[in-house]
Amino acid sequence: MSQALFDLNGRTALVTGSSRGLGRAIAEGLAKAGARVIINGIDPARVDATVAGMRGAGHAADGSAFDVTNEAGIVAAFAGFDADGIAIDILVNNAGIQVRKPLVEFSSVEWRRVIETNLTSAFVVGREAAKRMIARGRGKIINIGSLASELARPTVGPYTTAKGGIRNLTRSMAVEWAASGIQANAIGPGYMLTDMNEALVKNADFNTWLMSRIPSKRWGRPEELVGAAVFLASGASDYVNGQIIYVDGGMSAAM
Ligand code: GCO
Repeated sequence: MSQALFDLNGRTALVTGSSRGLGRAIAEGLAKAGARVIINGIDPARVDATVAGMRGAGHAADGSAFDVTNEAGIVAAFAGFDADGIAIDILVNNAGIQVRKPLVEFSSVEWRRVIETNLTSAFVVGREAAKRMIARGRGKIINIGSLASELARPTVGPYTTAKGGIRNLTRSMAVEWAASGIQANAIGPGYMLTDMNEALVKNADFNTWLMSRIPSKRWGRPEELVGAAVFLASGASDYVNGQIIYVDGGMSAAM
């Protein structure tokens, strides 16, 4: 098969929340496929350190530190891209947080913080990117959902709600922007070895339950999302729209 199908040379990708975790793994994978990547995070120092690491590995990388829950900051960041002649060809809406507690114990403030960070951010950043992609007649939007886009478990209600919203935001983006040459899709990671899940990885009882639920009988590694990300970022997916690809070891397929 022609590798050109998955070639990202000449493309610029913005990955939100990419100074660490899944976002960083995806950014590195897109860079290895040829993309110039823009690293985003809320902490400028951490963004700069990640950019330096990417450049040290020979990748084309720049940074843009902004808070994905701050609409004015997002609008300003895209105005900056415009001023610098940077066209965002690929947007990966990855930024997200997790808060675990019984649903009855969540305050509306805590609820809104998760929804704003994990869902509303994808809308606002996606809207700003899409305005420019529509004008150019092409673009790739990849929203990072979750196994929780499909299934729930106790103590992660706001996260699950937000990730379910990501699945239908993706469909809404797809049906509104496909005619403008934009493909909007999502990736649904399963249980991945990330800082966000450290407490779960260390919990023996949770691991016993989890391994009974995952057909692959192991945690996923962040770099195992790269294949789906490169596929959805490349010409190989030009007729794919509104889909979510679960990278979860088979967990969403199992009773
Ligand atoms: C949890 C985890 C999950 C994973 C992943 C599952 O507490 O259950 O944080 O939400 O992060 O999103 O697919």
